[in-house]
Amino acid sequence: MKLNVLWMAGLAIITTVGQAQAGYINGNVASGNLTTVISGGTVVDFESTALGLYPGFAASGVQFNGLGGGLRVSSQGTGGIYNTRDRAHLQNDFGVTPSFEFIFLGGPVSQFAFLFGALNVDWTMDAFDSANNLLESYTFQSTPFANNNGEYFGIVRGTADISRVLLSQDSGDWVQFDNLTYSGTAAAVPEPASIAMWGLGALGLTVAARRRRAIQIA
Ligand SMILES: [Ca+2]
Ligand SMILES: [Ca+2]
Repeated sequence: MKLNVLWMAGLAIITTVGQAQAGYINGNVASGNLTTVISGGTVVDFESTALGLYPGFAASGVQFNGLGGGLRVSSQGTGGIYNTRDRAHLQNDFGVTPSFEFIFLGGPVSQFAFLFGALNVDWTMDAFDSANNLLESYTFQSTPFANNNGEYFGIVRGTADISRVLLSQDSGDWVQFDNLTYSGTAAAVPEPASIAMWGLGALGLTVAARRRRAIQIA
């Protein structure tokens, strides 16, 4: 009986850890510095990628693929409007390409965010795990015309299980994307308090089992 109660306590703690909070990032970073949001993050800023139209390409540990068209690394309109930063940004071939994806080549991450501008319509962001299960889905509202206020969007999860992210719409909207920032470490581990509680639960199990054995031997 005592053993069962301890097991239940242990299972309850595991469930809590497994359901650690996921959240959507939707805000403004006027400085364009997403590393202050995604702690210790890697930034994909397209500054070292040659300008041009690609079916897909890799940059800073991330594979970008156009779906239904290509992706442009562009300097057009950069550095002043639509949340682009510095020399180059990514765009969906002037709206010809209805959706695009990015895949984390170094393994799943727990969080990411990116600057996104020139949204005239709502865009949907879907995040998938390595088995292509849908983890999260979120719809962005359009951003004000020609602004450069640092609108950024992303997802934070309690476990590092995001392998691929799909951005899509179906109205020919031209959007601009820059400074994708990702991290696999923050918020990925159970809180120390939970580990301590689980440790106590396991210790209790061992003690209870020993007691049971002792009673049986006696
Ligand atoms: Ca850039
Ligand atoms: Ca647009």
